[in-house]
Amino acid sequence: MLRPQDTDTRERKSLDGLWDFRLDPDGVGRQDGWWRGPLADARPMAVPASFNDLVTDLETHNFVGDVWYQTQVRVPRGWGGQRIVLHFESATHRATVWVDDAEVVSHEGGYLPFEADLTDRVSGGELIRVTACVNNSLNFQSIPPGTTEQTPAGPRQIYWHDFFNYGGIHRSVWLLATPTRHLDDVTVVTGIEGATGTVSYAVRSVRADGLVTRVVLRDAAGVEVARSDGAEGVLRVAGAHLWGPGDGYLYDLECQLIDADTVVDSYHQSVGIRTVRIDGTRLLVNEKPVYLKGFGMHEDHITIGKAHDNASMIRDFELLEWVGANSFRTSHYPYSEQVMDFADRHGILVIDETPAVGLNQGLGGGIFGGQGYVTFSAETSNDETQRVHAQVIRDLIARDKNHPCVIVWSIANEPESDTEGAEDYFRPLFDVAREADPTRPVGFVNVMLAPHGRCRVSQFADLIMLNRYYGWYVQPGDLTNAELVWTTELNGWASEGKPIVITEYGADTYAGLHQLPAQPWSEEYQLDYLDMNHRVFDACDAVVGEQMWNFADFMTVSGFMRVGGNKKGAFTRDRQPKMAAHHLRRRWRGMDTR
Ligand code: GCB
Repeated sequence: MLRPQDTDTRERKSLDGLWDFRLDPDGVGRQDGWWRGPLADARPMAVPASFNDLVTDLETHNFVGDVWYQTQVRVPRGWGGQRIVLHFESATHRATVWVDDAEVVSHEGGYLPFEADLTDRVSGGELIRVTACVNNSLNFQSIPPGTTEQTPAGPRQIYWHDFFNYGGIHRSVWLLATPTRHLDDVTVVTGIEGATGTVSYAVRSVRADGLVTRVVLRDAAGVEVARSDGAEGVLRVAGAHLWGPGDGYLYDLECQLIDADTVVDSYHQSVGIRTVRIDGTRLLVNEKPVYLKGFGMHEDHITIGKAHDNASMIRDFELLEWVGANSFRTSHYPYSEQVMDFADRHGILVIDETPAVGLNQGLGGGIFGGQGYVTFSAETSNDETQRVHAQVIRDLIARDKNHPCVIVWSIANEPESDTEGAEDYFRPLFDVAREADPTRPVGFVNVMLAPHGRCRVSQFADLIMLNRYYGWYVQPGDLTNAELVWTTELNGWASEGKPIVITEYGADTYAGLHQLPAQPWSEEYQLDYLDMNHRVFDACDAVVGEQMWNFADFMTVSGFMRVGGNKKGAFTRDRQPKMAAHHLRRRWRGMDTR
């Protein structure tokens, strides 16, 4: 699937704006055919946005189930004879879409794109009705998992991840026209041979018999540096300007389908020439060791929830730059493609994560309720869950494979990993990731409950990624003991001979709460906690990165564990610095990346 683009041969029209919207608490919309006409009793809803925080009533805020969106759009008059596609960048967690009376697509998974080919259903100039039934419920076969428990007041959704289960159409919706003979996919893999950059490419097309595939590579100034005919090949760029941390230099690869002298289809793929590789305990980008400084983040903003918004994105990247970060993890799901583009353009290194979070009853059961389940069993996360998980790994890699910013795939966050069931579940998933992308390291994020010596899944990973909360969830307020046990555990991991990234370490901190001596929840404690962790990391050569949890405070389910959400941010939810952000800035900006 290629992204909607305006090119010489392609045109797109945004469907973002106000749509009609309605909850379906009784789940009758599908039976009653709500797509067959104008949505009755609808209220306006912004697209893109999570629906949950735009309203004032608890029912809508907490709603789990089917919600209906509807809009009308006129297919541009000039699009007759073209291939016409309806493209959703995401709908959380699943959606079925109708155009007028016909169902056109169903998609499972809340953070990746899907589309429907409307060519045979619509024509240029026609006004069409688009209806989407979006469902945000979670079950043991969804990624992420959840379940519904019966309570005296009715069914209640529980899930085992620590961020609010926002729902809705979270990213842009497009109508797109392409030629019927069209480009369908492009894959680039880059390499370095001395001062020469190599760009291996493979282009897939549809109805392209007799057509020539041509690729033209241009530098950032638009000057052509290489070209080739054929659906696959290798381009060579003498004196290539490499993509690297802090230097988001991008080439443009124009892919064309040519009929005699006519360009039938054209699509632009940005290309950053770089390599990524693990060598012993080092993580190498362009054969140079890198040290990751940054955060686990969230797509989470006041009012719009998990929606993508360019203004918020720019603020977040400005803060990353200000604080001296060079990396982040897309905890705990694939982020918007605009975010990935921005990271490309700014030379930010990204650990790209699937939505597989909460596959851990030992951890989640205790914190989030829903006790007494077994993580991997025929009744809970099972073969079907594994199939869905494998598919989301493939889909994520298909979407993000060409982003130079992506240096590591994370196939899960904090799953159970100390049991035979976990080992059996995960072994094939690493193969799935490596088959889909043999070029990047693959890992998963290990949880404290499976410390060194007990984890049975890290053997499959190329690098070790650890979330650790010594001094917070264990030894709270006792940083002296925390430092000792943390050092001991980390030394254990270092003996594995793989690079280690600390993907989470953090302490909830209520902005403005000051205490001397420092106590948990105060800004002072967050600083002491960071200092303790940094001493532990600095003493361990195998540590190649620190990503503090979290970039900013974020929304979670309500409960006694959380005060208006998770408060481990270096920045507040409205993106202002806590003392910790200034502290990290001093460390990171002063750091010679080892
Ligand atoms: C974790 C999770 C993250 C939570 C964090 C916390 O280990 O990976 O999603 O938000 O801990 O603050 O408890």
